Amino acid sequence: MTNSSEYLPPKVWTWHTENGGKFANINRPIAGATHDQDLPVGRHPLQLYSLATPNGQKVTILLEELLALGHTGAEYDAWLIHIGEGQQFGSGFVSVNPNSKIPALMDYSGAKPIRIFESGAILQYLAEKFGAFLPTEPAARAECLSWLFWQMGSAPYLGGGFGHFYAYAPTKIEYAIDRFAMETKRQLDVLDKQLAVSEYIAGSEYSIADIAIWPWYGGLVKGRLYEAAEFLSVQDYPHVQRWADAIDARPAVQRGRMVNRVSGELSGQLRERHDASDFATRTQDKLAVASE
Ligand SMILES: N[C@@H](CCC(=O)N[C@@H](CS)C(=O)NCC(=O)O)C(=O)O
Repeated sequence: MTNSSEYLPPKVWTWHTENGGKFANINRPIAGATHDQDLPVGRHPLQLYSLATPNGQKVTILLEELLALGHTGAEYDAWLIHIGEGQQFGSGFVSVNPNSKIPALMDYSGAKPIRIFESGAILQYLAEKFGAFLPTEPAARAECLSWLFWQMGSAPYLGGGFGHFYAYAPTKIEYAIDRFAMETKRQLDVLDKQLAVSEYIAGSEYSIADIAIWPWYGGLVKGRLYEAAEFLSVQDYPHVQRWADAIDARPAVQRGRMVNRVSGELSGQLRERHDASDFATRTQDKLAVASE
């Protein structure tokens, strides 16, 4: 591997599988399935295939919020997709999401199964299906969807840009870290200015805009992403901090964060979720382990 300042791009890029970096083993320049693997299907109409990354958490948080509101039709099975092991390239997963990324959802409640991929599309689909967390009044709806799509366009600069070059790239490249740290801080300032005048992102009501933005930017200011809180001076965004804490305290958010989690404290991991009682079982496991 040469120093980035010495790299002279060749005339034609070619794929070096050993290019280093945290995700080098799963990154490929080609789409489609690498192997046959059916997806499991549980008993609920909604079948989620995911992992508790920020993009995955958005959907489990919304489902838990819908259930907390009494929408029993939002009961779901959440199956774990190990992206580090390449399960997103199994044929069953690719048929639900041709883009091979979690989260992906199947809805079997209607006459024909419906597949939904891209977390923003899933949030909008579920909010419309259950008539919750997305205002119907045109101006409020436009504001909510504007912030939802702001997240979809912005977070790749935070995750794929800043997070990748600050935490995962095999060499620290000042130019790349500088560029994406600047953009990430600009985005935090966008949110801080909005949250200075608005209780939630899109107004006075908690919505899918908050649910989309919180796992990324709330996680960042709470020091949960890339160990970058000090580097990015996250204390300089007090309104984002206030909002992040308020959402963090919601029981449905705490449950949603646990689903399909495979890292961190064991007590915070519910690898698969098939029933609301699974959370209680997890707590009992935790108590049993503690008393051993
Ligand atoms: N825009 C997509 C992004 C999804 C995404 O990037 N998922 C990552 C995990 S956070 C993934 O599945 N990566 C596996 C891969 O790239 O092979 C969404 O919001 O759903």
